[in-house]
Amino acid sequence: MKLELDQKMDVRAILEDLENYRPRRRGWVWREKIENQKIGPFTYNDCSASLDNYVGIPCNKYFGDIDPQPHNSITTEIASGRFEDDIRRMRMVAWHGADHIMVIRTAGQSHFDGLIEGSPQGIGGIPITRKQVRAHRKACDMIEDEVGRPINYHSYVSGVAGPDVAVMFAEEGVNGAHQDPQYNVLYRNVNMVRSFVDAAESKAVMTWADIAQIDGAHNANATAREAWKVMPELMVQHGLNAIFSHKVGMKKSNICLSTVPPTSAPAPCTQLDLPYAVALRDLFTEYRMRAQMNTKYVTSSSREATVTHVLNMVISKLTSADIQSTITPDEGRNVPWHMYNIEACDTAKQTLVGLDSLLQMVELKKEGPLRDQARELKERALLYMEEIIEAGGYFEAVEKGFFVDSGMYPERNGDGIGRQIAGGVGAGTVYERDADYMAPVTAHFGNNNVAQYDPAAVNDPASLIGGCTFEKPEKIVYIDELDENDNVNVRMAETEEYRSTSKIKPEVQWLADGVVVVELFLPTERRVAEYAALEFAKGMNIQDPEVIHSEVLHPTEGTRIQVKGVLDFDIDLAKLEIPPEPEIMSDDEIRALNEKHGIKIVAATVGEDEHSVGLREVIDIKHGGIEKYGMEVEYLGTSVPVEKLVDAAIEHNANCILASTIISHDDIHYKNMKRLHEYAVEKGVRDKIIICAGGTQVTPEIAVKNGMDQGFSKHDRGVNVATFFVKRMEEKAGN
Ligand code: Z98
Repeated sequence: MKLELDQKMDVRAILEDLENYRPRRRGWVWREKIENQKIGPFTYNDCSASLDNYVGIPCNKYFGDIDPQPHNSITTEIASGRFEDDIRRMRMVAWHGADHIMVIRTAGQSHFDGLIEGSPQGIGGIPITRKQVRAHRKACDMIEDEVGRPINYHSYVSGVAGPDVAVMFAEEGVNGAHQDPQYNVLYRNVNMVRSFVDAAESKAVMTWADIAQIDGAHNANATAREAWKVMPELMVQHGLNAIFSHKVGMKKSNICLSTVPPTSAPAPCTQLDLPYAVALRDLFTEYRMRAQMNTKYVTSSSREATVTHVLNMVISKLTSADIQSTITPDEGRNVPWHMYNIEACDTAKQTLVGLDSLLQMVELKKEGPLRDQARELKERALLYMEEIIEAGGYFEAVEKGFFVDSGMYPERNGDGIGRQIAGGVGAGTVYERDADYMAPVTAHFGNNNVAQYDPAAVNDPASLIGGCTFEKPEKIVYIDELDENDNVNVRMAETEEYRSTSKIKPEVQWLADGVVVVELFLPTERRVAEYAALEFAKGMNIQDPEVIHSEVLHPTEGTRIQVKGVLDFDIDLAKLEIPPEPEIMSDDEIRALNEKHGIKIVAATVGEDEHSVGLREVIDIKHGGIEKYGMEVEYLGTSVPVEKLVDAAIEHNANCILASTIISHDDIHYKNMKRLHEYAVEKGVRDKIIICAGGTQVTPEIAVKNGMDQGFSKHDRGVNVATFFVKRMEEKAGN
C-alpha cells in the first residue's frame, strides 16, 4: 500500500487485512550525521539527510524551502485515546521531522496482568493491543516510504504484563520501548520481586528484537518536590537499569538514559542542568542519551513551555542527545492535540538546526565550577550506591524509602516513596522454576532445561516446536475485536460522514471532534476573567467551554484567557465559495505591459497613520516591490491626507494611486478609502485614476465595497499590486 501525496490517509484501508500484515523490519534505526553537508545556500555539520517530503518551519520560504534535519532522533508523544486518529497525526509529525513516535497507553494498563485485545478507546492514551500496534506499524511503514526515513515506533513494556507486552512488541516490529522495573515499583506499586524478574524476561525479548530501551529515571525528576535535589538519585536509577539491562544481554547502544534537565527558569537552570548533564555523560559514556524535556515545571503557557524546551535543547547541544524528546505543552495543560505535537517537533527542529556547529565554535571549560559540580554530583551518586549496598541491596533500600526523597543526597528528608518487598500489585506471584522447567521459546531469560529434551536445541529451544512465533509469525493468534460496543469500527461509523463526504468540522485530536480554542483578553482580574470568558464562549455558541489557560497580564488591568469548547456544526466544502487565487503575471509580462501603459503611481500612508513598512515593501525595489518593473512611483510619506494624495496624482499626471491604511480603530481604514474615492469623484478624476488601498486589515472585498478598484492585504506583495495595475490598464484600454 502506498500513500498518495495529495490524498488523505485512508484509515479503513490500513485496517484491512491486518490479520496478515507482518512488520517489514525489526529494531531501532538511528539517524546518520553528515558533516559538511550542503543544503540550499548553507553548510551543516550536525544534520542528517533531508526528507523526501516535508513541511518546513514557516520561515523556510526565505531560504529556498530547505528543511534541514538535525542528527538527533526526534520524539513525539501521542496520547489522544483513539488510535485511528493517531494515525493521521503520525503522518503529519513525520512530515515535520519526528522519527520516533511514542504512543502513550491508557490509564491503568500497567495493572492489567495480560494483553488487551481489540481497539477500545483509552483515557490519556490508547489501550496498547496487538491490533492497534499492528495498524500503527503498518501506517508507519507507509509513512516512512513517503518521507524517505525510517520511523521508530514506541510504547511501554512496564507494568504487570511486561513480558507479555515485550513478546507482542517483538512480534509486531515495535522499535523502542520504556522498560525499567524501578518505574513499576516506585510509581505503579507493582511488587518489586515480580517487577525485576519480569524485567529480566522482558529485556531478553527486547534484546532479541533489537528494541531500543528507555528507562524511567525522568519520573523521579517529575515526581520529586524539588526536582534538582534528586540529581544524585537519577544517576543511581539510570545506573541500576542500565547495568541490569546490559547483564541481561542488551547492547549498550540500545540502552537509552531518559534524562531531563532538572530545573527550569526562573531558576538559574543552566547553572544546575549543565553540570548534571556533563556528569551523566561522564559516567555513562557508552550508553545513549534520550533527552526528555522538563515537564515538572511546565504550566499551561505554551510560550513558557517552548522556552523551557529550547533551554533544554541548548543543554542537549552542549552535551549530547541521541534522541530529543518533545512534549510541549501537552503535559502542562493536558491537551494532547495534533497541533502541539507538531509545534513541539518544529521547536526541536528549529532549535537544533539553529544551533548547528555550536561545538565547533565553543567548548565547555575543562576546569572551574562546571567540572567541580559535575564531580560532586558523581561522588554523591557513588556514595548513594554504596549506601544501597550497605542497606542490604536495592529491595531493602526501597523498603527504607531511599528513593524520591526530597533531600539532596546525602541529605534525607524521610519523605521518599517506600514500598514493601512483599507488597504491591502482583505480590507473591513469583515461583522458582522446577528442576525440569523448560520453555520452547526464543529469547528466554535464565535456566531452561532444554538439554534434557534435546541437547541439539540448547541454543535454539524453539526448534523443539518447529519455531515459536518469533520465527513463525503465522503461529501468532490474531484477535480482531472482543468488545462489540467499544471498538474502532463503531467509532468510525459515528464519524463516517466526515470521512466519505465533503463535510468537515474543526478538529484538535479526533476526526470531527469540533473542538476550537478561542483566545480573549479581558480587562479584569484573573478569576473574574475566567468566569466571564465562559459566558463569552457560550455567547459564541461554543459548547462545553473550559478555560485551558489564563495568564495575568496585570493584576487589575487584565488577563489573557484561552477557552476551549465544541462547535456543533459542520461545513460542506462542496458548497463553500472560495474566491479564485489572485492571478500573478510573470516579471517579463508585467514589464512589457508597463512599457505599453507607462504606469505612474502616487503612494502614501493616509490619515494619521505613521506606518510605512508595508507600503515600502510593496514599492521598493530592495524588497522586490513594484519599482522593479520600471513603474514610476511618487512616494509622499506617512500621515498624508487623502485629499493631498488625489491632488498630487493630478499634479503628477499619475494614472494610479496606492494608499496604505493600517490603523483600523473605529473603522478608520474604511473611512479613508471611502473619502479617497469620493474626493477623486469630486475632482472629476475617478475614472482616469486606478485607486487601490492596502493594509493588514484590508480585504479586497471590503476595499471594493468602499470605492476602491482593488484592496491588498498583508499577504500581498509588489507582484500582486503590479499585476493588478497592468491588468486594469489593459481593461481600461479595452484589451
Ligand atoms: C515519557 N513523558 O515516557 P503507564 N514505563 C516508564 C515510563 O516512564 C512510563 C510508563 C512506563 C514520559 C511519559 N512515562 C511518562 C519507564 C511513562 C508508562 O503505567 O502505562 O503510565 O506507564 O517520556
